Amino acid sequence: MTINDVASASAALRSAEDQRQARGRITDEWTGLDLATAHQVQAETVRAKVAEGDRVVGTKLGLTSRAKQQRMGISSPLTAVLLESYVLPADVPVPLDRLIQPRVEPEIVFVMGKRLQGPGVTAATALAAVERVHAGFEVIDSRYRDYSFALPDVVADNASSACFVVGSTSVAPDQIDLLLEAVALSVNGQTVATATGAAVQGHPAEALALAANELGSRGLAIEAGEIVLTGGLTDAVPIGDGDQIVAEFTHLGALVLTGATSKKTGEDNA
Ligand code: 0L1
Ligand code: MG
Repeated sequence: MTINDVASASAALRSAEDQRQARGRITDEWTGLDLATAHQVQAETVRAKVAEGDRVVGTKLGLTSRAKQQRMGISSPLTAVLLESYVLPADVPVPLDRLIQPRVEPEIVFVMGKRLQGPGVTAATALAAVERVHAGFEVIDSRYRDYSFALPDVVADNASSACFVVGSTSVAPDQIDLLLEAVALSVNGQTVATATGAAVQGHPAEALALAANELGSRGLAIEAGEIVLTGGLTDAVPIGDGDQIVAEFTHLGALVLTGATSKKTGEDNA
């Protein structure tokens, strides 16, 4: 398939996802893919999924921490769309059979009480629009081989979105110091990373403001009731069959995620 426009780029990425077959960078084939056009590819994928019955439930930020930016070699945060099909209930294992190369990252999650749209949104106005703060896990799954991409590639790929979990503990935004809220991430009992909310753009509310302003520049908004994932606090860690990943937050509770194949999740493999 020749990739030289929005429709063909979106189709190629959806095919990689459906076939569980990682692919090369879109920008290697379509060298003219710029950031604005990559957002159109992302929107086309969302449009196609919604046409098949999915639903937009929020916004995510990616690459908001130095840990993630350094790992991916990209210093620009980005936004993407959260779909209902990405929601993973807290007690359900990560469905490894449906994913290509999943990685897990702990995040601070906002549930919005008010609509937010840039330009001019500050961290203070952003936080005032938040109803509840939760801990969360995001499971990312790049459709690019070995997570190798340039910024337009990953924007087109809806920022590697695959699944996310929102923890059941929640607090009002004025009842928690998100700058100092800490997380310890462990894999199979070994602590592999720690971070505080300051790792996310200096403060998770700064990330939220950034998203509102970026969406506003494209005529979009974060709606009341929507979920916002503010970006991985730490680098993401791979998850395999039988792995248990725990994120222990100081005030937002502890989340546990396990990886399982369909045999273990009880899904029909036929
Ligand atoms: O949620 C994220 O930070 C993902 C952003 C895209 C880069 C990646 O795949 O890690
Ligand atoms: Mg993330």
